[in-house]
Amino acid sequence: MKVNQFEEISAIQELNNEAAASCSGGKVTVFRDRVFRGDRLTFYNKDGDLRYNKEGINLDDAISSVVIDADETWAFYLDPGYKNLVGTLKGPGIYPDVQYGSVSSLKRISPPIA
Ligand SMILES: [Ca+2]
Repeated sequence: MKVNQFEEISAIQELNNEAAASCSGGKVTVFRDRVFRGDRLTFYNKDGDLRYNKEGINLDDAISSVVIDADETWAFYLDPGYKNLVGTLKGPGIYPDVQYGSVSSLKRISPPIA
């Protein structure tokens, strides 16, 4: 039952991400390892939860590098649900070695999500 629920949420998330991407094109990509290696996840102009995602990759408490490809600022949080801010990163920019190994959620803060 829970697996089906997660799959359903993931499918909705994927649609939302694609819709957002087609609107403005900004995105952030987070990587498991330093210097943009290992598993990766991309989030478009929408908030993100590192625990669940469309590719079935879990990067909860596991990101080490970040790429932001547009003029956006993203905030990274220790806990799910955007609690306990760890730091913010401004784009466009590449961050090959971030100390974000305990981050569980992220969201764009500038420009603000409508
Ligand atoms: Ca965490």
